[in-house]
Amino acid sequence: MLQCPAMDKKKKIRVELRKNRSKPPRDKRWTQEFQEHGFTEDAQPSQERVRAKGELSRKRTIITSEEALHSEGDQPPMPAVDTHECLLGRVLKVQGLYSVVEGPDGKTYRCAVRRLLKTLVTDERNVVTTGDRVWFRPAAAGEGLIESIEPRHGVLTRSSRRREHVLVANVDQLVVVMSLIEPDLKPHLIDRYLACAQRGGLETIICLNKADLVDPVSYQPLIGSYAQLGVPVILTSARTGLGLELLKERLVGRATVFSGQSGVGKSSLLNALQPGLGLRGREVSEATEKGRHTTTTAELIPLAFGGWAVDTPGVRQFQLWNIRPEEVEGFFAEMRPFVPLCAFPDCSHTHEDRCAVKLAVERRLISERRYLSYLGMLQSAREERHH
Ligand SMILES: Nc1nc2c(ncn2[C@@H]2O[C@H](COP(=O)(O)OP(=O)(O)OP(=O)(O)O)[C@@H](O)[C@H]2O)c(=O)[nH]1
Ligand SMILES: [Mg+2]
Ligand SMILES: [Zn+2]
Repeated sequence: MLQCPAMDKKKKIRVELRKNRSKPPRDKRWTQEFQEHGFTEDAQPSQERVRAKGELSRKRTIITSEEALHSEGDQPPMPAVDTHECLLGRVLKVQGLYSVVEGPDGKTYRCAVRRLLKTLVTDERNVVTTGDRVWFRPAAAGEGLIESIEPRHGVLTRSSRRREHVLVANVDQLVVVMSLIEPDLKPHLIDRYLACAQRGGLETIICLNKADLVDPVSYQPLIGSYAQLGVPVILTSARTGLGLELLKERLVGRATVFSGQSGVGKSSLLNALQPGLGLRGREVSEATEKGRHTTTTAELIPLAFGGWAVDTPGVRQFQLWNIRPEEVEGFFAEMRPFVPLCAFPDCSHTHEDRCAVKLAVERRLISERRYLSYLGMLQSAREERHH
């Protein structure tokens, strides 16, 4: 039986091919695959010749499914897969050109990515990501070749050198880990995470760690402000165990990504939640941080009490990807009731007269801190646009 992510609704689309495919391998197996598995290759040699040498835009028509075309995260269409020969697995981590994939048999396979797949994905760095469900063709000695990626849901992305980087896919929720001190709490960073989670279809839990080092009472107003937004806040200490039971309750049976700045205690929390895990702590990350281009690896960890967690490397500045300025207010739920009351329908809530949002801030119906976060994100979105 042939199967691709929903093969029923087939559709022809045009895809850009990369330069490295200007001399396509035309061996028998390829041709056969195309005939068998619903591909048609129609890049005509005559068309090719008209174009300048080295041009990137030779096109190929691929039959794909509607579902794949409309999947989240601007995913490219996926090739059809022979489910007799391939296995459906989950990417535990990505290391350079290889991914460690857990197969349906519970074994792990070291997999490369099929070349065709790379040509379909525009950001080469991100062809496959941690948490992806992939079809792979097993080979000898625990190796394999990834042929197709299932549509993603629940993604955490950030922008890195102006490109979107999907840190992890197919997770249910995000635990934003912040330390109350060392490094200092950064509420604006929390707001960015909240927006990013909303965008990626993730629920958020805020975890304020290192509570053993401060008097938590002084943080009550901040905690209250997130509670008002319906976001759970948990005070924790990986050192004393404070709040770990509450955190654990939220993790059971779900796939959760932990993210936050470096040094806030993500690995320490996971180690405390699951004794024996032995995640590498600070010393190691300090060593790797010296090389700025060290590959960032996020790793899926099966939790003994049920569910998955993903420990991710600390982020320096967390940037939202490709947000349009008009989109920003949508990330501030508390602003929503006031927006329709602004005098100008396209009010940006910055300089305009008779702005209901600014009035609400003055009257303390909207927290000033959150409003400043809004202004900061709006500013970033506008700068992004002008680059
Ligand atoms: N006092 C105190 N120290 C903590 C706590 N949690 C973590 N630490 C310390 O903070 C430092 C950083 O902890 P990590 O768990 O490595 O931080 P991380 O968020 O995983 O950092 P990266 O891997 O660099 O992103 C270590 O020295 C920990 O011992 C805590 O709750 N209380
Ligand atoms: Mg860590
Ligand atoms: Zn306004």
